[in-house]
Amino acid sequence: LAFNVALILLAYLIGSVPFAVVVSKLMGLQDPRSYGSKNPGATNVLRTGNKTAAALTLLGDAAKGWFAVWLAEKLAPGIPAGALAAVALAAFLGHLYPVFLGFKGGKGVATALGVLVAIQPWLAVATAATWLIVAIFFRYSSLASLVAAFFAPVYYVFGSGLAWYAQPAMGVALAIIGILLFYRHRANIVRLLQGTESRIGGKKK
Ligand code: NKO
Repeated sequence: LAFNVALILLAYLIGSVPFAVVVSKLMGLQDPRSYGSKNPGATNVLRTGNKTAAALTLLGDAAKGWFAVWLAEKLAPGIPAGALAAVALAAFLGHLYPVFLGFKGGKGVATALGVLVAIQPWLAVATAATWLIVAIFFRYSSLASLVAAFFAPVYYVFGSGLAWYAQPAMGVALAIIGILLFYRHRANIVRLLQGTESRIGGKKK
């Protein structure tokens, strides 16, 4: 049990690494918490116009979600489903409430994607495809994230009947992640309803 608690804490610490801030600093860009949506995430970094920085942010924030879950499975083979679900949730919460940024983190979209890659790659593919389709049609990153956040737990449950076996604990963790994604996008939801949300590719202010 103590070992599983340590893995959960480790996942939280891994999830806490804020790639938007780290990449921006390394590339000499402004801190993403100072412009646009003020969110330390790939979408906001893209508002600088630097696509490489945005891509690296997306890659880093997703990789840490994947890595936290992968590491737990590696260090504790046969880890109980409930503990692994807690690890997944902890990595996500690390991104939202990072100890390294005074607990003011991002929205968790990329990190949730990384977690999905570790849980079931096809689930991640289906969810990312959902994000992409909405993003291409509507050009709103936030709307794409909200639709993907709704469908990911649905895909998990339905996919289990088709191809893989869903763990109830992991299903609950994904539902919580989906709800927290909506909560973290509440300002975006208001802007979407008011018609003032900025579109993908829009520049920072
Ligand atoms: O600055 O408030 P903003 O406009 O930046 O940003 C809103 C945006 C914040 O998220 C990001 C990360 C962008 C990642 C894009 C690719 C993600 C594709 C997969 C979605 C996975 C959803 C997982 C749900 C799990 C339950 O939203």
